[in-house]
Amino acid sequence: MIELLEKISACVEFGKIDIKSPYPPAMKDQEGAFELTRIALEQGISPGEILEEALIPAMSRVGQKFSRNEIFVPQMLMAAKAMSSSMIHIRPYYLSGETKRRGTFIIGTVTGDLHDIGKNLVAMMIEGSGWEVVDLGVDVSAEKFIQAAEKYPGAVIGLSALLTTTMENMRRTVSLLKERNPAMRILIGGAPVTAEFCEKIGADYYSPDPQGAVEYLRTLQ
Ligand code: B1M
Repeated sequence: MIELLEKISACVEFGKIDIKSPYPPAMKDQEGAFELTRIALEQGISPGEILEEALIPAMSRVGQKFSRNEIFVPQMLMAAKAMSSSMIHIRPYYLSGETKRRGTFIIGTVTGDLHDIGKNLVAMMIEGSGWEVVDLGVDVSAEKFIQAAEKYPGAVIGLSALLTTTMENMRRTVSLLKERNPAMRILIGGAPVTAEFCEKIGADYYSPDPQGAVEYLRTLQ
């Protein structure tokens, strides 16, 4: 059992999606996260164990390596894709309520902004750390964030902005969300965003990368 979990973990860490995936070359023709997760479930390993013992540690190592500039966006994307292929088998157990998540995280790119590569990475890393992620997509209005926050009480909100021009929409969204519920936790990020801006607009936390976002959520549990 431990060996199988270690194999799934390695597939996620090094971005091996499934048997057909040629990446990484060193793992060519081997089963990937997709097949091994299915086998693990068939052998009676619980979805919670797969998440806690294989996926979360793998995504945590990936996040740390990315923060230390030891790997780059493409490697991180492959790891996130491998994690998602594993989640195809695991997600139904969470949806049925059989297995518990750590909390709900609502994420979106703010109004007027169509950039989603960084936002998707953050979403996948957070899902990989055991949270339910509600991804509202791009060009998300403050009103849509408010609706989602009402639908998922207690959820943490994540806003991404890649344009200096849309940082103003981020400010407006934070202000409207906090007006509704001052206790709501709001995390912000994106290339032009800074800790100083975060403080200025009254958001709770700024993270420059997905790992920082994961670590912030950990402090809230
Ligand atoms: Co646009 N773009 N773009 N673009 N684009 C930038 C951002 C830009 C810096 C390029 C440049 O001029 N050098 C510039 C912004 C300038 C500025 O405002 N200061 C720019 C511009 C001007 C534009 C247009 C206006 C161009 C035009 O049409 N004239 C237009 C705007 C469209 C719109 O949004 N309304 C536009 C369009 C596009 C494309 C659609 C072509 C495409 C987006 C495709 C997509 O996302 N699906 C695109 C791209 C790809 C880029 C660049 C090249 C790459 C962005 C990216 O994905 N980076 C970018 C230049 C660059 O960065 N070199 C550029 C990789 C990604 C992993 O990093 O998103 O920063 P990033 O995410 C990081 C962190 O920021 C953090 O984690 C991620 C991983 O570390 N993070 C968070 C992100 N969100 C977070 C949320 C968090 C926490 C951390 O918590 C919630």
